[in-house]
Amino acid sequence: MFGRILIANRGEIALRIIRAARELGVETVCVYSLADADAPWLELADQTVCIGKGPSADSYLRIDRIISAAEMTDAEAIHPGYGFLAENAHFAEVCRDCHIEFIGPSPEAMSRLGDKINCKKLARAAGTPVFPGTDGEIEELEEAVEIASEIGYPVIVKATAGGGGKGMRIAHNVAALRTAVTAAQQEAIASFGNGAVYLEKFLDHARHVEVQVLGDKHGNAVHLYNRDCTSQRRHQKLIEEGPAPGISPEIRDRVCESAAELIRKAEYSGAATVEFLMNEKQEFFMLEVNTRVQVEHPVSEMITGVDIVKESIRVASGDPLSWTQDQITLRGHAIECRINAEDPSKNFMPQPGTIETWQLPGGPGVRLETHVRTGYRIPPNYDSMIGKLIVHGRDRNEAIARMRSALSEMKVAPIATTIPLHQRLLNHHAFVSHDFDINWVERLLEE
Ligand code: MV4
Repeated sequence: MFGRILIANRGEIALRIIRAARELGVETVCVYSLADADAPWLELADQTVCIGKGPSADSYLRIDRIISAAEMTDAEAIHPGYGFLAENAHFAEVCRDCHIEFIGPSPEAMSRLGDKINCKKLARAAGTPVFPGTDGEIEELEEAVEIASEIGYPVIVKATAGGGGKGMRIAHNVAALRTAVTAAQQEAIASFGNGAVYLEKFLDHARHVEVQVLGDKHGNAVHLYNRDCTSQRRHQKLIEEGPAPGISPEIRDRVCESAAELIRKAEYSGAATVEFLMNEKQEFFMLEVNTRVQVEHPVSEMITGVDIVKESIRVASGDPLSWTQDQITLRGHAIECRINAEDPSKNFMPQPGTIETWQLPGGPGVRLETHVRTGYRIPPNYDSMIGKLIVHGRDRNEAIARMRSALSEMKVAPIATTIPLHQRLLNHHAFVSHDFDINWVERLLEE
């Protein structure tokens, strides 16, 4: 095991990684920006190193400064958390060149799955269900037109380097498709420096279901079942829950095992998430693979008892996975609500400022992941998430009741948060009967 690791992140995930490291007897070094100089999580780190000014480009994205901080403090490994440099294969490569372990996949495995066309090819070979569409990049416009007429409209054109909805175009007919391909290619070059686009069948009214997986450096991979992350707004997830409701155990196990097989085929180590869309007939189609620990990982931890962050540090140090698939069993149901410092009544306007009231929920099955305390000043530079409220219950109904109760205990002032929106969603009949799709939150907000 490592003696000391560096955490190249901030906020609740930095705190989560500190806790995991401490349990493993591993010392931590936290890098921080001037905007986070008095941040609470830094008090729990064994060492801290300032790496620059508030803007991420001057601090949390500065590979040179992060590597220097690791070398200065003799950190043997770097945990990137999520966001920032977590899915930057160049960063993972620089770490390797500097003989620092990147706590995550090799740069090769990250690139293999990060490129969506390549990922889809690997998925097909692994038996992971994918959308029908072009086998690879669209080389000739006429080839896309031909495939579209075979699979039927609507179709979607996506950039291989894209993500989070960027560079996507939906086409309902051949004329729209011709425009969409050219536009998507140009947008892909401008945004990602890679103009490769591919085509697939467009699925409307879908649910977003993802599979949590873990791989090690010895060719092993396990899945931790799935999560439903359908409740989103503008590609920002609001509520995640697991296991995903409304899926038969047979289909669930088959899809989860195919996700683990994809990770094995990619020789991937660390935590990853294989994202799918699911239709009303419980048919699954892979979207992409996230090659990092995700915000919503606690949902999977609560329903399986696996500590994903500890496990990711263990496998990076070369240990084999400490769990076999048959030791991982489902227990109950978990729901996570992301608490953002945003005002839902003002178009989710970010709310920087000082938190004067911070009253927390508790009780059985209630977990709060947050770096915030009373008097904490939210800097304007970063993501607005100030905490994650996760509840666990013996079934979905108990988890919903616990979440409602926990949300009502929580008091945050004077800044506005997403708590009232969560209360509205958790009380909505569509949520209770899990009868909703990826557009339901935005539709509800328009009412
Ligand atoms: C799709 C799709 C429908 N059909 N692909 C959006 C982000 C990117 N990760 C993939 N996305 C989508 N891909 C096909 N073939 C619909 C979306 C999509 C979406 C997916 C998941 C969660 C929310 C979404 C919101 C709008 C569109």
